[in-house]
Amino acid sequence: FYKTISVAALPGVTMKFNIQASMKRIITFNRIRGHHVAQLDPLGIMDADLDSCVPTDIITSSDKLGFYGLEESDLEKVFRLPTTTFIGGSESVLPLKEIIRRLEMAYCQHIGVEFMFINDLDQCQWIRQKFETPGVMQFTLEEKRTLLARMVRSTRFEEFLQKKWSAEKRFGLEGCESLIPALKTIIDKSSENGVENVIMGMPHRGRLNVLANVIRKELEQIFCQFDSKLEAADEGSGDVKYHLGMYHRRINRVTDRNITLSLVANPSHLEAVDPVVQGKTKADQFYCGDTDGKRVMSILLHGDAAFAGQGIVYETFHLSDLPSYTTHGTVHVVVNNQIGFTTDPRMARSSPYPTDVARVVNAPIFHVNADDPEAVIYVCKVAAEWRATFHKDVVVDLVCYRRMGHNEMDEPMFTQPLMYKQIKKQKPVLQKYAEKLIAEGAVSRQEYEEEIAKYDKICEEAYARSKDEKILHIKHWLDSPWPGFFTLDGQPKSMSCPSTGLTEDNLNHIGQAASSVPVEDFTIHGGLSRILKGRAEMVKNRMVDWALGEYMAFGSLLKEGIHIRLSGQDVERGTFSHRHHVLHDQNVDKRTCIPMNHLSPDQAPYTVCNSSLSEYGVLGFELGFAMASPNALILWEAQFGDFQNTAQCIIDQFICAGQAKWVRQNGIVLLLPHGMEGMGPEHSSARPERFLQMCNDDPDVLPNITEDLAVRQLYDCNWIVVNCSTPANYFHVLRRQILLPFRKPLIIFTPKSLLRHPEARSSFDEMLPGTHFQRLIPEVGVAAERPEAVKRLIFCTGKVYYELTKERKSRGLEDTVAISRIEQLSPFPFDQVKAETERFPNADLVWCQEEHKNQGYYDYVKPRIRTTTQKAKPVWYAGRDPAAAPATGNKNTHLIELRRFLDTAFHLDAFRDQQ
Ligand SMILES: Cc1ncc(C[n+]2csc(CCOP(=O)(O)OP(=O)(O)O)c2C)c(N)n1
Ligand SMILES: *[C@@H]1O[C@H](CO)[C@@H](O)[C@H](O)[C@H]1NC(C)=O
Ligand SMILES: *[C@@H]1O[C@H](CO)[C@@H](O)[C@H](O)[C@H]1NC(C)=O
Ligand SMILES: *[C@@H]1O[C@H](CO)[C@@H](O)[C@H](O)[C@H]1NC(C)=O
Ligand SMILES: [Mg+2]
Repeated sequence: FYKTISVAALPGVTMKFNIQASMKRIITFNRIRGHHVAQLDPLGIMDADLDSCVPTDIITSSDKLGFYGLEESDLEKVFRLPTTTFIGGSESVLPLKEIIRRLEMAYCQHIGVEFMFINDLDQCQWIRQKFETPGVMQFTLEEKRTLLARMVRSTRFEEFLQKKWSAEKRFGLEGCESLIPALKTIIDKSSENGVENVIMGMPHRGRLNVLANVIRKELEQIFCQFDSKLEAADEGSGDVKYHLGMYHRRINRVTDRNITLSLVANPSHLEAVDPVVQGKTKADQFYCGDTDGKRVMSILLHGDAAFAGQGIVYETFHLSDLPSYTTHGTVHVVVNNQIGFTTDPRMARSSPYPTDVARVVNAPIFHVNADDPEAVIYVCKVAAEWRATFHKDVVVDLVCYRRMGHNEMDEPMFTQPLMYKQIKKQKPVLQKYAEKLIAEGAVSRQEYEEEIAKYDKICEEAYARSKDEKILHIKHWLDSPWPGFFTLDGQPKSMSCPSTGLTEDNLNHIGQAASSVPVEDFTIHGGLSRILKGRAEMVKNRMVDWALGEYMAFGSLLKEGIHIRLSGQDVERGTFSHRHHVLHDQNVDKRTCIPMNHLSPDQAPYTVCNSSLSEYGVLGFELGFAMASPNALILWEAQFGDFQNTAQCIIDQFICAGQAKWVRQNGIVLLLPHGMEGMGPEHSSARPERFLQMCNDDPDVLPNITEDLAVRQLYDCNWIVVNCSTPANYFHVLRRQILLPFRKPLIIFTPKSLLRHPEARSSFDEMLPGTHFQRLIPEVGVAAERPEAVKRLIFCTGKVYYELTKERKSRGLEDTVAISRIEQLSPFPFDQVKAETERFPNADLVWCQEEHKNQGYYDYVKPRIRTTTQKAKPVWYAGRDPAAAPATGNKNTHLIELRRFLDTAFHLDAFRDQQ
């Protein structure tokens, strides 16, 4: 097998080539780079990898043989095939010509496989077998006919919408109709492999088609969304039709098994739903005991421009293999229409393919020409089997085109004239495939036409039904039903909240768990022993600090059967080293223990997990987790509150407005460490002003003060914003979150220095049966004894209270200045603020905060306090001046500012001139 050849560039020099080795290299290079020459673009004008040169090591014509030291005459030579290739089928020797042809068939036709970067040999071999084995891609007659029927549905659905509502945007699928059979194949195959529940997330493109033909939403429900019979006042009328979610349980016709399909509602913000889908999938797996993802799986769809451009895609991939976040493999499908609105791929990404981001997790990537429906179906089968076999992510890249403009109203010729000239000439894929099958004799023209007529009739009938006003019900558009949680017509079962207190026994029991190690022979760190001893001491004195208050809340809910999941960076220990929910054995590596899981045999499980260093991804994930069930307390903690701004999209689009847009309530809790402690502009502010600005309560309307006001306000609000100043109140607000008969997001500004503040402790007495969360903590000191003598009432919230009381004492003003703490900022406790202002009739009113004037709470509370007093009194401000940054970087300036605003707060004539 050796061969001597002359080297063209160096006259007189000859080289010896091992042509058996050359043959092996040909195989390898086809596997690695075959996708660069595969014919992926149905339009034939662009290279899917944005590069038109053909790699020199891929043999596309005989003049490329020279690269391997081969010549034409070698093509007829017969070679023994290496055992790692499957191209021989049952044969072990083949002529070189045939080897090259078979490699081309496997790697350079309508499918481009990217997998050689995977660093697991078994996985690589598995893929080789799927693509190299001769004849693997053969379809049975039955399969071809099913595929054609699915293509008919996909195509005719868009045509039907176009015919009926030609002036409506629908973000149709024209140019990628094979997406529908693609998804159905993934679902059929997965169902065959035991999957019972599929959770999907997708953008606008083709969404209605997916609802109709994959999820099988009743067509009339989709059609009546176009006629907008929803009244503006109906809940859930708050979003456009191509964003709504949905849930459907039905029999899979191919496998005859039950399957639940849901599509998660999403905002316009592309890819934002990715982590949410993962979280919901994880939750569904968790609640049905599916520890390895065999029964519940997710499918994510992407646009080419968004997949490459949005960082959240990367964050989501990085969750895919973390123990507490993995969903055991997601199938990703990219609708790669080679355009993003008006932007060409060359301007939309720097990587060859839009899918390169998936390489970071070693996911195989199957590029496929979407105008070849059989090739599409084949890769989808392989993708589903891959997921079922290895439980890892996989990507199907449907290289297609977009027949219309970005939406149906948009003119694409302004910006992509050449592409759209070609598109106008392009025969629709259904027509091409039907002609192929008719030519093969797989179906007759008549059968094909009947199939079309049959589906058109289905559409027409549904259209007639959609005219009936009564069919419309918002429950059809819920992506996660909460069976049994509400009454049948969707109302809360009551409108009250029971006491959130606990019995003394219970407090003692949980306190004990918090201060001991529940397993034998477990050595904890000496410092931690001291902390636990401190806790035991507190329990003996019937006291809790912040960490212990949290422990009491978590422990009691767990004992009541409520699952708790706390996630975020370093939450197991706690950023401020106060929590210690996971104990580490100092002598045995990786041996850990979670005392909270040793409370009682029938308790619910406690999940506490350090997350990856992501906010957008992880918060989205936890939000999705919280969607799955109302009977769980899901908390996300930011390392410092200001880091929440990298998750802003989840906060604005989902948490703040989710219920208004998509009906589904969500009880997620955000813990945001906040406070001005001289640590500089970063790490100081969780930006309470932003959360408050997004609250939906009216500053100018004093609500009817009735018995149930507090609960009614909670029911009406879009989220709850609190800043507790005592551990007991923190304990109560966490428990209230679950004891309420409905769910609302809860934003808690949590303390830093207060964690260890000797006064920030609460007695068991404040946590016993009958006690509850205090929306406002009134003045109970000396000032309360002779309220008429009080000259000033200071309202504040959070930690600054402790600075104010200290200052008041040192100035001897305890009988003339009252201080009230507003603990629940929103919904605003109008009733209690009113009572407080009436109690001190001769006092002027001051709002004191440590934040700068344009930040913090001032803009939110001022008009509301004014409303409670019918604007009878001004509300004066004591706090830092307006500023661009949340805090100064200079410790000294910080202290000077503090001194200055405390002076203002207690200078009783300070505002007289302004009055
Ligand atoms: C985060 C975000 N930024 C911008 C937009 C505006 N936008 C809507 S569709 C679109 C183009 C999307 O292109 P692609 O992902 O390729 O999907 P296609 O429409 O081609 O199916 C853009 C920029 C958006 N929806 N979300
Ligand atoms: C599907 O579920 C329904 C009720 O949920 C049940 O009655 C039926 O037997 C199930 N069918 C199969 C094939 O499992
Ligand atoms: C989580 O982070 C803590 C530090 O806060 C560390 O001690 C612990 O080992 C981490 N746990 C896991 C499971 O990574
Ligand atoms: C509440 O807000 C204040 C700032 O006004 C902050 O210092 C404090 O840490 C926050 N939380 C608590 C629990 O006090
Ligand atoms: Mg696109």
